[in-house]
Amino acid sequence: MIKKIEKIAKGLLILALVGLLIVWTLPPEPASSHTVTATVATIVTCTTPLTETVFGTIDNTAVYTSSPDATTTVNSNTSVYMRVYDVGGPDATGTPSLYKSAAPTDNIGSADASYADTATLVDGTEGYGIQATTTGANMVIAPRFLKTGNNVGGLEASSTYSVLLASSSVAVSAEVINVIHKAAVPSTQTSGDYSDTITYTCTAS
Ligand SMILES: [Ca+2]
Ligand SMILES: [Ca+2]
Repeated sequence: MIKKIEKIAKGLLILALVGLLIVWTLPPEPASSHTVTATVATIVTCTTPLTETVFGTIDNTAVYTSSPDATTTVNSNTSVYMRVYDVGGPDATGTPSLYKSAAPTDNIGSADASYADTATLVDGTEGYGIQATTTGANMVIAPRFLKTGNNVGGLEASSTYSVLLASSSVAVSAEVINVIHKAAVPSTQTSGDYSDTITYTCTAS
């Protein structure tokens, strides 16, 4: 009886081992895989809601500041370079200014009568320019426009000559650039209405 049980047990063991071998040698289920890809778009935006800022009536007795300032909100998921240019006049380039287009024409040069890149505005001396500040953690104001008091950076006319105003080497989220506009005129400045158009651009490089 015991011998018979031993025989059955041996037989079962052999069966189990054979089963194990069969399982071991069965080919694996065929592998199936695929890659997943996505490209995140580059986002660089500047939003300046302001449509007009006004000096009002100015004369040779003071350095004037227009109201309101221009605030630009910058968003990017990469580096960002904010540049500025104006229209000026009378020429398309080379004469950034507040321009009086009605005869007799005249202009208030930026940053001064000879279009220097920076100037300290003085009562009674022709000049027009901007100052920039930011509360953002990443945006850095370019030295030309990092001014206080009556020191201003000059504009350049036409997009070809746009000037760096602020930049960041990393992504920025809703950082605000504030631009203050200042002007002064001599007593000989032709009376009448002057205007300019300032444009900001933001790019990733
Ligand atoms: Ca002038
Ligand atoms: Ca200049």
